[in-house]
Amino acid sequence: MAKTIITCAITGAVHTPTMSDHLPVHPDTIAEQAIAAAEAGAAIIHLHARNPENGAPSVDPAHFEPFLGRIKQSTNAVINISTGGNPVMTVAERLPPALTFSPEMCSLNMGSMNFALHPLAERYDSWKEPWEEGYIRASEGNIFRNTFTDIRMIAEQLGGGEHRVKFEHECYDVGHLYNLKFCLDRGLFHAPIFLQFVMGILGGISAELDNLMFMKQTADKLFGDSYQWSVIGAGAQQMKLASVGALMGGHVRVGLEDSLYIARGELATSNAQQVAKIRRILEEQGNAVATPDEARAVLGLKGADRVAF
Ligand code: KMH
Ligand code: ZN
Repeated sequence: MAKTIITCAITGAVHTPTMSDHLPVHPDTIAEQAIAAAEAGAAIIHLHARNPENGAPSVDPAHFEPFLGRIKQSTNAVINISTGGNPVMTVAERLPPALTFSPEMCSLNMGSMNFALHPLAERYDSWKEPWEEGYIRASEGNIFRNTFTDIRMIAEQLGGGEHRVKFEHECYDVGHLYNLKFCLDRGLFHAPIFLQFVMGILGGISAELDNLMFMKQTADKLFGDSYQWSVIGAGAQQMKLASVGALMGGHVRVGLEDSLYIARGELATSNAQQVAKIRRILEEQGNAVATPDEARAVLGLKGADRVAF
């Protein structure tokens, strides 16, 4: 069986400092947790940045620079920079980190959608930082905008030419697979494409096994055997969807961006703890874990010597 690539998403833009003391929001802790996650078995590290003053999601390249260099020096992991920013930013606002640092991989969100976090606000009586409660509650009205124009712009600016970034195509629902097929047929992307089934976000498809089967069947119908895929079970279904996805031939993504927990009601103490857990599960069930260079070969990446950091 082909080896399983573990991606670890270190901090994201969904969770806030109140929700877990273990969520890294400072460049030093982002670097330390990313390095530990790579040592635990993650071949790909998916990164957002935070404003170190208050932990708010940031797309300022200056907030990425300190941890990108440290992670590259200390690991061989593939660096994947988000173009998702946070769900209220425009695409033009979200692109500077990827354009500045030209990583081997970037996320690319494959459709516009509701992206709602507001039910999380009910769990907290007080907040560490003044921005957090408004950010979470206002998401009831969010539209995470990723139109065909936006997708084309990202493909044109980052996919070819000097950058040659490989995309992690974030597909939050079945329709997003059709959006990707449309773009692929117009030559915006090159095989092998890498799909990330994002399941469990309020606004997208729920994290249930029959939905995973349907996403996979639809991707098979649309892309034949010329694609690689991975799955995120956002929230409580993280480990279950990852283990089943790997049995179905997929790759997996874990990390505190997607779930703050290591078991029911128990916060994860680090990203590496989640990577170690999924690695144990994968190896017990017969899935060998891919190294970063094996991931580079499978995904057709340009190589760590072609990045700008
Ligand atoms: N936060 C995840 C649900 C991105 O960075 O472009 C999806 C994500 C989006 O990782
Ligand atoms: Zn992300």
